[in-house]
Amino acid sequence: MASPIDVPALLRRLGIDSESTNAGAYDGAFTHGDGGELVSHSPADGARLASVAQATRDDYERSVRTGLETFDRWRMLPAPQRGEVLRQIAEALRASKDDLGALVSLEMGKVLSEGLGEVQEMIDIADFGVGLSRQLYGLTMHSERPQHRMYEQWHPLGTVGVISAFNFPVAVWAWNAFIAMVCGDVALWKPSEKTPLSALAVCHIIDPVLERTGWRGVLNCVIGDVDEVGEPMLDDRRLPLVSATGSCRMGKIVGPRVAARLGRSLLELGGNNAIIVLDDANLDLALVATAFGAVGTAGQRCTSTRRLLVQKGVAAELTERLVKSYSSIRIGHPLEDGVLCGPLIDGDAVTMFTDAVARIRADGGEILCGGSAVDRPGHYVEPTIARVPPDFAFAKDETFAPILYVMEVDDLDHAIRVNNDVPQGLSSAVFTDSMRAAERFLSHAGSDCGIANVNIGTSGAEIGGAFGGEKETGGGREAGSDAWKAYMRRQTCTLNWGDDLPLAQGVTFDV
Ligand code: UN1
Repeated sequence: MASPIDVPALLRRLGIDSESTNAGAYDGAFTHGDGGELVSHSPADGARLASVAQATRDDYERSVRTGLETFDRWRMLPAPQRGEVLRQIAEALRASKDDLGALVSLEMGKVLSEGLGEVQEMIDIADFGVGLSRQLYGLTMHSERPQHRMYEQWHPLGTVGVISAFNFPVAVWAWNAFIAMVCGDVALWKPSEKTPLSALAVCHIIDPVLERTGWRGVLNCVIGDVDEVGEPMLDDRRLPLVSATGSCRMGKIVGPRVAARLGRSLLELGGNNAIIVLDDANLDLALVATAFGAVGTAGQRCTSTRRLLVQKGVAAELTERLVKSYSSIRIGHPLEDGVLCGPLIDGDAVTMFTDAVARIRADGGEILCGGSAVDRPGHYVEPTIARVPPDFAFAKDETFAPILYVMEVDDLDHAIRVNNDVPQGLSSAVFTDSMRAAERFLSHAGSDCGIANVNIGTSGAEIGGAFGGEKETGGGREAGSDAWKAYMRRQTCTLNWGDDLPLAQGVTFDV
């Protein structure tokens, strides 16, 4: 099927030429790397979109140097003035929202409303960062010594490496890069090789702003493979912080490698998110939240709902209504009106899905609907519901696809135990009208996840909160709240304005 829009024209408006190879590195100038041609195909129909000349280690090296030189000046610019540059970037994103949203849909496969939502998430975090640029507060303490003042202040770190995943090809970079730049850092982005054009389009959107404000070199991007770009980032002492989004498997490589040089990493990895539905829940709400959480982005969010833990009294009714609602979900081209489920990212993802379904069947799970790949160009699969017992071992693995496990639970305590009995700890939710049940779910004895919601699903978090999770999700926090502190170094300062030198803890040292 032909794409519903004029793709070459869309790409052209975003600075990308569909006929020739595009630059794969941006560090204030767009550079063609020697790392070979990387062709981007749309998962929606397999059509070739455009290609980039991949960056090499040399391009990486040049970008790091550009960043370091720029950092020396950027860190001395007052934070509110850094916020002003970000404000202008937010304006540029607003102007390009429709085009960038469409490209994200086309290249990643999420439906248009989610593609636009992703760009909105960039705008939101930019606006948040503008406000933050007048905050970045440090505490003042009371010194135990007379005529002393003690306080803490926050300094920028330097160059922050940002490794982003295909599923949020632009927004998660923005969470990191925009907060980092307001903090006085510069950022070096390694986008997913599966979504290079979305990243390149972002560079074309921000470049005029960086040019006219004189701040090219603050936000840099190298599109290259793991050997040429990813690996060097991990071992590079000039990158005090590496923020990485992706699978738990990837995080288990990144974390120890960065730690080996005592660098910092900020990891946002896999989830295995559950919605608990209690007998007293509003099932209309639970139904929509579960369907959006499990089928939205074709199950390729780290916050996607993977498990539905439903109490006995409503299990049959909710499962039946859910299966029925799945039958009305339109699968198709992500830019087509009315489509709710687009394709998976590539053929490997489809194989992962079909392997997972086979495994569920082999282990005794019951497929209630879906279960097959869809026979059409592109990488489509059917949203799938599998009924399994609460201790189903395979459900502890994250399959990045629209597979929802329905598990029947006895009561809230049982549900909380099952919720927590997985290696990952990103997002969780309970649906209940009982204040006591909600509070118990949110208590120290409740959900062990970084995100815990009541009468709201597991996905679709706002940027104002800190985003991330525990256990194998990696422990990092990005986006709002005080997540900015991860991008700065804390300095404790004690200042003596008296004539004596009293020592702390009453120690004397008379010379
Ligand atoms: C991700 O899948 O890596 O909460 C990020 C959400 C989105 C972000 C997801 N705001 O679903």
